[in-house]
Amino acid sequence: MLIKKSVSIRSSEITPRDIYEQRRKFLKTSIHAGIGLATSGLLTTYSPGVFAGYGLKRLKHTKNSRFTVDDELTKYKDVTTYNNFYEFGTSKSSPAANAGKLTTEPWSIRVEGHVEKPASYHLEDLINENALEERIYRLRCVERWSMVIPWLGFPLAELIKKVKPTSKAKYVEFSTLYRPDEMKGQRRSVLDWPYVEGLRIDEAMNPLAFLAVGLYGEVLPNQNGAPIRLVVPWKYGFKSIKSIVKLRFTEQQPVSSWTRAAPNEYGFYSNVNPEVDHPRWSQSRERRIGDFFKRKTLMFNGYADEVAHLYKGMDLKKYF
Ligand SMILES: Nc1nc2c(c(=O)[nH]1)N[C@H]1C(S)=C(S)[C@@H](COP(=O)(O)O)O[C@H]1N2
Ligand SMILES: [Mo]
Repeated sequence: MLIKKSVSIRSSEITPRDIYEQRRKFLKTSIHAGIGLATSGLLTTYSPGVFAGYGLKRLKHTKNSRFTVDDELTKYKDVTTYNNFYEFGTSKSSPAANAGKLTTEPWSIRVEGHVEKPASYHLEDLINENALEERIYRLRCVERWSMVIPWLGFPLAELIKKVKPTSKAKYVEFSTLYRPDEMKGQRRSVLDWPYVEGLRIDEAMNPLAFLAVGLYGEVLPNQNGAPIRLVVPWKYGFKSIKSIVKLRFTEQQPVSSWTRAAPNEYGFYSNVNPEVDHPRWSQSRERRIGDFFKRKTLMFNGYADEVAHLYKGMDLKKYF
């Protein structure tokens, strides 16, 4: 019961800092000594300093090197304190300050629309805790900052196969929880709540599309979208919807919250594309959090080999 344990953590159960410091030193030493523990599949090494703030439940996982970029990781502290999660406020520090209020257990996901197995599923029944993998993906916000995050989770395609969409399902629409008493940002109509996102079904089935339940080896902090969020590494960050409670399989293209709010600025596809400017700013460069200098933004955020075929023949200026 991944989620049960993750939310019932009390401070007394938190791994003391000195223990994880020691564990990390041990890992580092063994790697330098060439013992090669990191290849066992269950151990992961991170560079020093990244665990400041560590304290949630550790999750067993294997590394998926096929879906791992070798860019330097963004510090845990930045990953968990510099966030966008408007349900908890619009500033980057609001989610870390306010998301602790969110109850993430029990959690269920309603699956509806053109699907053979519509139901409300307990989260535990959708997750195989023994098959979690770590993938290191870049996440790039439309605001021109980016991060490199070691996510834990499983392919979105696995969940989709389980619920068996029918041939009418051309898209999948995702919704976040609506609970204004715990999500104080929802008391203001900044966006049309609940937060909604969508993918074309072939995008959703692409092996890169990932459902994350953790990061840096631990369960997801609430501010990062606990207990389960999408990670679509070739699209702008807002497509990676957090704290998902519903999947609806549709024939029509869903209207996402950001498209509804500003259709000329945020299209359905929102693929990272240095050649297509946002109406108010260029998208050709980005600042990696932790870096001083900007760097060039890569087509599809660097994932062109895996996803360019999905958009063959499409005018990406029109379908932005
Ligand atoms: N429900 C919901 N999901 C969301 C958002 C949001 O405001 N609400 N913000 C999006 C945006 S704009 C970005 S950049 C990413 C940020 O993810 P992170 O805070 O884990 O880095 O989450 C996305 N998912
Ligand atoms: Mo974003």
